[in-house]
Amino acid sequence: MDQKPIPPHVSPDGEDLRLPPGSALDREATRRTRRSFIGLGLAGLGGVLGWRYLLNRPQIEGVPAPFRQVLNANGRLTQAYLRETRLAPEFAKSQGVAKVRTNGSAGLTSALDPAAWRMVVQPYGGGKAQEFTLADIQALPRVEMTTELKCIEGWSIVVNWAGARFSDFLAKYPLASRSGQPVKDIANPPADLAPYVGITTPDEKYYVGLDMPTVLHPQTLLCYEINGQPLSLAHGAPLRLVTPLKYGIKHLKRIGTIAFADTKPADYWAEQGYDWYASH
Ligand SMILES: Nc1nc2c(c(=O)[nH]1)N[C@H]1C(S)=C(S)[C@@H](COP(=O)(O)O)O[C@H]1N2
Ligand SMILES: [Mo]
Repeated sequence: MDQKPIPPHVSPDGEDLRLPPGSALDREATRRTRRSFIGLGLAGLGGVLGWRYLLNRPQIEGVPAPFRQVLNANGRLTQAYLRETRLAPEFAKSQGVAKVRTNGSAGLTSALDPAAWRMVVQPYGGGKAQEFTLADIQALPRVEMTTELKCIEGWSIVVNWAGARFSDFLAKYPLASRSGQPVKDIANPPADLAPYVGITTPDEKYYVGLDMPTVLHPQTLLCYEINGQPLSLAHGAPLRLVTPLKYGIKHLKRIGTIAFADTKPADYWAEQGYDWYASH
């Protein structure tokens, strides 16, 4: 494979997708951060009584309502950033760790026959499910990037990944819009594009939900290599998701099925109370 890798901040037409610093959203974020510090100070005044009050509030999606509201506000803010195509920092390939730590094996315990494996995609708005082989994904432009994998448990590592952009997959296969339009230009997607994508392992024991801006983000890869080698089973062979603006929990290993949705799809860790967006 001597195809030259395209850096993820460059679009397929060679356009540099990075944003100039100091945008309106940067300013909004700073203002909000200042406001949340004031909010935290007031919360401190409330002390233990306030804490008891908080924990006794009605729960929304398994989290006391006031916490859930903060999580949702953070989710909205990070969504706003994504619309401005913020990019995760990239590193030199040599800065990647030689031995990549593994974490999480939900959905990986059933037997896998790599030759029989297919990625099964249910088109948005109905129709027959379509199957893709690893060769189909490898036929898309190969993109290589060295980015940080941040686990929500508090550790992070720099990893070299290679795969196909999810957006290139949706540009070639018109499965994400009701009218069957492909995504030709990330900035001007079809009007009837699905707002959400749900991905599960073949046994459906691990599953994540993603919003469409994340799916179309230039650093969101259908990934088949780590450090220049095919993925091992523990890292999600034959194909996994990598999306470095999100915590590791969203980087589903061993993709089985993909489906488009009008509402937020089920998400393994969101069901345990983590922020559904899981941006950082
Ligand atoms: N199928 C599946 N994918 C998963 C998980 C899992 O339990 N099952 N854990 C996630 C978590 S919490 C992290 S941090 C990353 C770790 O990826 P790695 O094992 O390749 O380092 O995988 C993610 N993808
Ligand atoms: Mo994680």
